Amino acid sequence: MGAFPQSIYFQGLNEPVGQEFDLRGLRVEGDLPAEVRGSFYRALPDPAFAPMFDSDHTLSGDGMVSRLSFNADGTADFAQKYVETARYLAEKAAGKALFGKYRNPFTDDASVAGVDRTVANTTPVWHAGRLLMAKEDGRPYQVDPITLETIGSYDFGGALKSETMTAHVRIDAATGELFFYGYEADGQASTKVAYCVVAADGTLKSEQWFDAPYCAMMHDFTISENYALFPIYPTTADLDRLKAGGEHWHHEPELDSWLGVMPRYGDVSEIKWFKGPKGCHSYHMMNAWEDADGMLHFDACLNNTNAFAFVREPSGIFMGPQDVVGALTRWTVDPRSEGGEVTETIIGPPGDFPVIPARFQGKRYPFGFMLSMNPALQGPPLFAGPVGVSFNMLLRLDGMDTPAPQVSGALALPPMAGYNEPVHVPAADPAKDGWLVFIVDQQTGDNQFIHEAWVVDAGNIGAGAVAKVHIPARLRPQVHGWWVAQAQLEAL
Ligand code: V55
Ligand code: FE
Repeated sequence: MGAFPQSIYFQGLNEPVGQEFDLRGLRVEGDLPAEVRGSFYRALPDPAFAPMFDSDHTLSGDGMVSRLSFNADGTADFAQKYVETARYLAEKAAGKALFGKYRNPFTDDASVAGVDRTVANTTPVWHAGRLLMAKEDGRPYQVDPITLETIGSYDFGGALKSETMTAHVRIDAATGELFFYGYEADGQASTKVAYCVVAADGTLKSEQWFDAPYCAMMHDFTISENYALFPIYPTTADLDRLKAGGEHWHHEPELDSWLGVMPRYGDVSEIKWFKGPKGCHSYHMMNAWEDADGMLHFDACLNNTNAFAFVREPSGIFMGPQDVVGALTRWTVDPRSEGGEVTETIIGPPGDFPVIPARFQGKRYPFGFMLSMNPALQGPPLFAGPVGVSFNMLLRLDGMDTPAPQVSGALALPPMAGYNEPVHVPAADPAKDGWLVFIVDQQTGDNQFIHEAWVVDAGNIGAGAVAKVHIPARLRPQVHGWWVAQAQLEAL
């Protein structure tokens, strides 16, 4: 087996681990709230074999699914397993990498032509009693939520026509419906987007296709009570570039961004396009919501460029980390108008990984959380993840349903420590704010790390962890997570 590339994507905390775990009866320190009983699922990329190309990066890593369970007796279990995708199994059988560059099948070994090359590494999505490991370049893989065994590629019982399903879905907590889309729905660099609605029982109720203004990295989207909102930012794909062995994505600073808005149960022919600024990019949206006047607000962690150097640099964009700037940004549109331009308002700090309680999805929402960098950090941050530096401050924002939200709480980590994205755990009393659960990584020496799960009061994040679990294993940085309450697992 070859060596992993000597790049930041494979060193330090980003060094591949490649181990499956099944650790039982871990001690929970502190006061674990009675409401925090269930499983915290996480998706993480961890390449089993050294890549074929040294330019490879985080996003190609084989998906692993991880489960931290808080048990009835107050202990915790931690398990982690590879998602046994067709790609993982083919490479395992060969004992080496056979799939080439990120999302470029033209760079694959001829022996795997036509084999599903998705890596199921981005989000564990829980809906209708199923756990799906999703990645935006393909269909998800269904895994057993208890054993983490892979069941197989999932196509909604044969109903899904799109070849892809996004890793960022939205669930309306009131109706239980799952809203998702797939882009490049019929092949590499295609403009076709499939917009899908799934009933609470898991039945695919509708799948409609439309054309995006250009083929863009559509990583996330939002719903509101009446609309579906599709943002298009100018990180673009090109079939000729792929055929020539190039990168899937280039960022194009001179191209306009767009927000497509349609009635969420409507026909895709009703989409109206609103123009946004040139060159901007967002990976994640906090929420979308309609105010009393019927105006539609779309709240995203927006940057002036693509946050990933491995996207910028092949595009010819060379900038230092200090020049990548952003803010929690609101785009407001009138969905009853015929289109036009978005009205942009800065409503919060720079950062990413926005989190809201599930019950606020698509609704007017009072508060949310996000990760950011502590400007007063006294020492080095933790170098890890696809950007190269981990977020080290958790923020709470209140007044999200007003024109001027405010940062109302913060929890900063010490130097050389970083956050993975939290999940929100609801309180039994819906008037209470619930809890945040997340993994903190800390570097304690040369290539030495500790990993802890923290439980924080969502109403008082500044107080720090009320409970912690030390995870006695080496963990790789997570992408996204999902919380599934014990009652839901017991109902299986
Ligand atoms: C992202 C992550 C992906 C991907 C595209 O975080 C974008 C953003 C882990 O995979 O394929
Ligand atoms: Fe994401």
